[in-house]
Amino acid sequence: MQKEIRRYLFIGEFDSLLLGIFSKRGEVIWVSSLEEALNQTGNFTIIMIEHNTFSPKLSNELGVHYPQTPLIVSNGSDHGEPPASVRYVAFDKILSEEISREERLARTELRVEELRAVHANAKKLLILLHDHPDPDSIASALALRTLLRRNKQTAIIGHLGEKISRPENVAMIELLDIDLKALTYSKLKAYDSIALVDVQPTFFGDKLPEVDTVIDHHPMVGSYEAKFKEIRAEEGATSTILTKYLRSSQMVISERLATALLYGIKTDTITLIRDANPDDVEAFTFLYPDANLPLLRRIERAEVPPEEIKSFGQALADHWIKEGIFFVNVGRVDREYLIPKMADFGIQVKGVEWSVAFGILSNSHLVISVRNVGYVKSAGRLVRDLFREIGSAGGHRSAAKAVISLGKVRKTIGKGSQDKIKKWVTEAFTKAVTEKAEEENN
Ligand SMILES: [Mn+2]
Repeated sequence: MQKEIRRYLFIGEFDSLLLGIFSKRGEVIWVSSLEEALNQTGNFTIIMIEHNTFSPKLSNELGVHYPQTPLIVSNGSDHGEPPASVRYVAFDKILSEEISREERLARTELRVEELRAVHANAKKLLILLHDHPDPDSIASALALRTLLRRNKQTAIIGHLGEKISRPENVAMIELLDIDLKALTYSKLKAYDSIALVDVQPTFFGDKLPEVDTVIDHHPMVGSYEAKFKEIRAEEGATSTILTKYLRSSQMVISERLATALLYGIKTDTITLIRDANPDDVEAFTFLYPDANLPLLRRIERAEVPPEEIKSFGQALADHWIKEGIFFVNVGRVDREYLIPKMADFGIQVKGVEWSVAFGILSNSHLVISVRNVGYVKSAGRLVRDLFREIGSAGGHRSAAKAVISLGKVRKTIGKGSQDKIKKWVTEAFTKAVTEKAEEENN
């Protein structure tokens, strides 16, 4: 990728030392008046305005002339609330790291302005999640609603999946009082604008109407059109992207929202140890003081309903360990979360490096949930290699999932008795996991 040339516009009286330092970073143009500033050609990385030269008129005209450029006013705090995309930075900090952070925040704020413009005229906005709403997606939806200054009447949060069953997610929704609408495809017509968070249109096949916004941290999947796209595969959670948005536009983050976002980052990155980057850590640190930690603990230790204990016992009864892989056949279930729960349990067994739990959901699909210890082959890649031809399969480095219709299972292994499925799954994973071990030894 070609490195962008940095150009700085300085307006007003500045110390020549400061200009000298910036000229080492890029091209510096130094002018003394607004007229001269407006006569420049090309774009600037940032525009630096000396505090005595600054006025709201100046910032307005610069904003029109250089719409994509952050404006930074040295020592500008006595000018009151800064207009959008203008930041006040103390003079001594202009030379420090802080200036690049302020520049990033100002850039993000410009993105937020674009995002707001996309939905400005929507009477009924739908913020749509994937079919298995998890804390990251729910928190991101709440954050987007806040960012767009909407409420639960003017921005509906919805999903097209089954009823939510994972106890932690149910607890999050109840304790944080989140209204989440279960929708069907035919209901989507009622909305005049749709924003997707933590998911992309291709996930839904071609069944979605046009969407205006897509904000996600999964890698870009397929091609699609949207007025506003923010795909940041380097971030550990969509909540991190939305936290940056809220922070850059200096919105007040309520305790409820901070708790939701913190939980979103926490679950998607397993408390910053899975696929987390410095942005996730920064967002986590930023939210932490405002989150309600006792409430978060209540969400996290959401109790298992007593009537499910029996299913847990039955599920665990049928388990075996082969080549360091813990297998458990959960059998037939109506609530999907039992399967990942069992996979989570399996990875805690001593000596185990992989855990594979599977079961038949609602008599229609085989669901396979996979965990590993994190320093072996990527679980996401492994299930994709094994099952992408016959079902949907994917996930992260240490947690992944595959869903295969029973029809496809029958096509692959013949009329499926439980024993046949067990044998098939055991052999597939044993082979895939040990193959990798051989590769690594070479
Ligand atoms: Mn996520």
